Amino acid sequence: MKKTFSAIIAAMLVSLSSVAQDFESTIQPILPIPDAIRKPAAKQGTIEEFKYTAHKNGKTLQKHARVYTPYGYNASDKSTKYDVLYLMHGGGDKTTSFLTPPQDWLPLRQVLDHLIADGKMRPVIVVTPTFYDDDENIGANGMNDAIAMTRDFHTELQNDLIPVVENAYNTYLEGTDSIAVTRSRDHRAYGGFSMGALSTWYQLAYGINAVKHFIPLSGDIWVYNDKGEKQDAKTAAEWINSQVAKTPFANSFEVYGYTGTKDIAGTPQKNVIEALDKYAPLFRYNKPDANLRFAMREGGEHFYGHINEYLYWALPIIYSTK
Ligand code: FER
Repeated sequence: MKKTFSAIIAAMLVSLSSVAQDFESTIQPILPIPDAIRKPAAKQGTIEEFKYTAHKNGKTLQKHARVYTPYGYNASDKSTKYDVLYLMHGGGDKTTSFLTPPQDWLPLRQVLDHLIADGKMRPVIVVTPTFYDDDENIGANGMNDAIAMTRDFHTELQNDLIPVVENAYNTYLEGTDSIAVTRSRDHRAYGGFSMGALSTWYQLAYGINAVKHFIPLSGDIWVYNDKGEKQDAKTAAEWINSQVAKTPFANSFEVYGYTGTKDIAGTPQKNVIEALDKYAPLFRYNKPDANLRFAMREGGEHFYGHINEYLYWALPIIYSTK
């Protein structure tokens, strides 16, 4: 996370963080992960670089994503199909932020390798793209660009990335058009960290037809009025509820939200979840038939090392082996 991004965001959030909420009692804590996860697994998946062509604002771009295939993945075994999880990086970061071993923090690949080897989650394919034009030109983009890019990424996901990457690997996608993408949406998850969490909320608002499972990690929903002023959590919740309500998928989506108590996004995301709790029946938090889950790690910071811990708890729920 670039310092400049954090400073701008901190200033934007100060005015909103004073909204006190009596919500602690309903929030699930995130437990510490087992120590074994902090060491490489014996059976490891493979991380590859994947090239594709994207169309953005009238431009044609050559872009890269990273793809994790689980241990035992066999490209020629077309009958074994895999769900696909897309994970988007934060502001100032890149395609390698989630998927580059070894790292200074708990590597996501290690979390995936262990969960799969231990039978705690089904093997899945993980794709880490970028909302920027590509990894090289991040510095050229300011905060407003990043907001627009996270908002618009759902178009590139549906038209350019899913059809190419999911036909290159053994997935449930059959075809290349938007109808095929929608038919296979149950087998697709999209999540992200920070500005990637923002892109996750925008994916829910604009691209629910392509994705069923949403994993916003340390990020709230940014909605603006006509003057360009960021609106409060209640307005943001009302907006996303109305976006979802007008689609045929309003009763078919799941949200898995996670953050930390020391995270810059902690209070903003908590406020959004509480506000969404008022929008039953579409958003059902902490109810027997919940489709909205939220947990906070005590002391959790705005940091991939903690974010990857949250995925240790989230992924076995989505990709249950029971
Ligand atoms: C948030 C807090 C911080 C959030 C994003 C950020 C989308 C981004 C910070 C950065 O890029 O430095 O609630 O929600």
